[in-house]
Amino acid sequence: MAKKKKIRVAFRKNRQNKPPRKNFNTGRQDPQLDLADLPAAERVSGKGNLTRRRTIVSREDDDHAGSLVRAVDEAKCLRGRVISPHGGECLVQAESGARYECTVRRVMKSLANNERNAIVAGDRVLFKPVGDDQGLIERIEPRRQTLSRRVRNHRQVLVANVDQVLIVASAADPPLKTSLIDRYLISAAFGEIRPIICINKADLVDQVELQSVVGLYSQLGYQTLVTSTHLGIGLEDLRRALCGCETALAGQSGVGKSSLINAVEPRLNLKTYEVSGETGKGRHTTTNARLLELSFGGWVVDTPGIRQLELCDVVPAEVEGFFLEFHPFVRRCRFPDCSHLHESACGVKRAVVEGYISAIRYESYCKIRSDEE
Ligand SMILES: Nc1nc2c(ncn2[C@@H]2O[C@H](COP(=O)(O)OP(=O)(O)OP(=O)(O)O)[C@@H](O)[C@H]2O)c(=O)[nH]1
Ligand SMILES: [Mg+2]
Ligand SMILES: [Zn+2]
Repeated sequence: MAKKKKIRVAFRKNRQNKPPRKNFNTGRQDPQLDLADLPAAERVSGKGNLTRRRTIVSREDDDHAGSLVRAVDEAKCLRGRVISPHGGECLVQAESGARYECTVRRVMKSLANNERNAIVAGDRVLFKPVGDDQGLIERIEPRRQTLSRRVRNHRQVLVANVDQVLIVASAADPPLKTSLIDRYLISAAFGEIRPIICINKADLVDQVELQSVVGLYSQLGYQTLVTSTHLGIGLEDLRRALCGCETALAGQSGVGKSSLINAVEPRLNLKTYEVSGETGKGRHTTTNARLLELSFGGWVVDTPGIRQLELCDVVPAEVEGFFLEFHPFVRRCRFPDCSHLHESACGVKRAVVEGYISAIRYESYCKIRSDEE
């Protein structure tokens, strides 16, 4: 039985700024409207923005230690899935399949204090319908799997409750960055999502060149696909990997995430970056994470590309735990708390020299470990 618990949350004042006036007839303003606005906008108060607190009742779910779930009148609510959040609003699909444009209660934002977004694509929510196609989100269910990153000391959840993440990299343009793949692998393991690696734009390089990378990750036990949306390579394998699952596509901007979705499901016709003479890496064509249904079964989430993935909640000493191939060699280190960076008599470093551990992965480990220090 879940325990009830009262918690105090800080919440921002509701009407701090004047609401944007919907009356665009600027020439002659309604004098009554001005008067009605005044008291709210100019209320005198010595308290700061976050000094007001409010007590809300929540239920502490035993399955999700530490997570807080608002107690709400479930009979008046519908269950749904967040398809795409945008600003303070989001599109929610109810279990019936009907879609609602929902706003998020301010208190939900306060509960998500330490996170960058209160609501993310894939969230399961309870919402109160308002009219036929609008609603008010009352509760976000605890997230099971999440893919997150750190942005200025805040956790940004990129997507929630998906089965797997397709880590997309490109063989060239932008160049293949295995350290970014390794970061995503850590983030996926941390968020309990199964990773699949996909190296796209295979048409731009000699296939033989890719074999070392594909071999490396396959040997480590990760499913690794090679694709080209231009030549139609690997698309049947990709379809098979996506079929019946909920998959988030993640990776740098311009690697071809939206193009891959279009290739397996042309009717979606997602916007992709048009090739032009201009060069540059941060084009960021997709700007919002969005859930899309696949006609052959399953869902995909197209996420905006990111330049860097700063890990969230992973402490430096734990980084080695995500490099599975290091495990047998850690026993050979002289110091029990060996960081495998500068120590002498390090079993991991010796395994790199002896060829048991790939130098690429070791470099990546050093980079991630020192970045997280
Ligand atoms: N040569 C080659 N180019 C490709 C391939 N797949 C996609 N592209 C091109 O790569 C560019 C970027 O593709 P997008 O699908 O927009 O990339 P994205 O990963 O969705 O990028 P963001 O939305 O910015 O994160 C486009 O010009 C595509 O035509 C491929 O297999 N081979
Ligand atoms: Mg895109
Ligand atoms: Zn060591």
